[in-house]
Amino acid sequence: MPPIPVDHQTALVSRLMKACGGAYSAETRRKYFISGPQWAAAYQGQALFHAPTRPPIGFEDIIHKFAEIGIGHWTTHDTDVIPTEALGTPEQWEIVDRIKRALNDHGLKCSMVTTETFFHAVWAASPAAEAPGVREYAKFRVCNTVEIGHELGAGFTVYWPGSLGYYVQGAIDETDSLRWYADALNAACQRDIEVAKRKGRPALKHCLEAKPFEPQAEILLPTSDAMLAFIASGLLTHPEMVGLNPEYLHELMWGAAPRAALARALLAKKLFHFDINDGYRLKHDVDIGVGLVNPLDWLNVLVLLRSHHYEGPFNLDYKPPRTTSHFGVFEVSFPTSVDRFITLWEMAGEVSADPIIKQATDALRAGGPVRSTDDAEDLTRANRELLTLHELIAHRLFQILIGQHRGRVFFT
Ligand code: XLS
Ligand code: MG
Ligand code: MG
Repeated sequence: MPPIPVDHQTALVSRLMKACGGAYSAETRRKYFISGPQWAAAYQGQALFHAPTRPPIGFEDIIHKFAEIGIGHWTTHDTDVIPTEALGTPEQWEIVDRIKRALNDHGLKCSMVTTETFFHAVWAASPAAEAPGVREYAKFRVCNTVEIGHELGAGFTVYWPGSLGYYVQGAIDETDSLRWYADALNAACQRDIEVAKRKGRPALKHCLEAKPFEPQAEILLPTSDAMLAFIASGLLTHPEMVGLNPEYLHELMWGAAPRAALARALLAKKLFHFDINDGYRLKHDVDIGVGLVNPLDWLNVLVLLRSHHYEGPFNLDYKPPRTTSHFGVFEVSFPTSVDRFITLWEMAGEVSADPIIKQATDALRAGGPVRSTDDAEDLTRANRELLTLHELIAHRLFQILIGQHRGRVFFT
């Protein structure tokens, strides 16, 4: 193939996107509680060893593009849209008004707002720093986010503590830091109760998000399970208002089975919100689009969530790769992420309705005839052949994933 002229390249991308087929309409996409983060769309490709590869883009354009794609909800950090120095000032409320207008004009809703407690130098010693002034500032920031959330009509607020941890050992007392961090959450819940009452709105759902590594060397609340323990620790004045926003990759990063982590959150009735993406075990936070690395695991995650009637949002917290252009972010990256999610969600429905999986599961639950439950040998013999069904179910899930259950065949 000869070199492709630069001014022909976007047309080529669009033609191949069409040729891929399998795209859902914007109307279908809007039926799902899928949210698009401001920061994901605005991510310019920068990192410690990476210069940006894309130009900046503001919320007006992003909201417009999300509307075209059919992403019905928008989420943001406070400082994604409001400069740090304008937080809490009249300028903040002017920006919030502009956001409201953009959302209204394009028929989107703001579902979640979150506080940035990791980027600015003020958080160098974490939002629960020793210096009382920094901790007061952290309270101001989370309370201010609660106010913005109510103003934008959000139902959720998320806390990824970010820099709650340390680089060097022994300089902080972890129990003090956790108490101080709880103080900020307590202030946010208290403010929420007041604002909700004043505005006649339901209170927000406050969701903690764990990440095992980054941006500190050691993290005080590294996993969703650690956060469940923190919620139940007695430090929170309103534990009933606080739940989890697990992120798929953050659980995978520490080596967990994300589906098991989600199951534990479901059992605790704390699965409020879910950040969806993909990546690799024991690596950094690569935030790849949902289903591109672990589609089989993703299918199984969605089977669990469908069968337990999870109704919260699916927040597309991924990062369009640096190789994807500014044009590609909205032509390829966002629509394909949404579509892979919907396809996997539909497949999860097929798994739940599949007669083979159903019969195999029923048979496993019935077990074999047992003479005595005290007799290990007898119990083993009674179930020996049935247990082969575990692998048969796994094979069937693979068939569903690649469409063989619908007659897709491969010829040699
Ligand atoms: C970072 C987190 C972040 C949160 C919101 O790793 O995923 O994007 O979701 O602060
Ligand atoms: Mg996240
Ligand atoms: Mg991540």
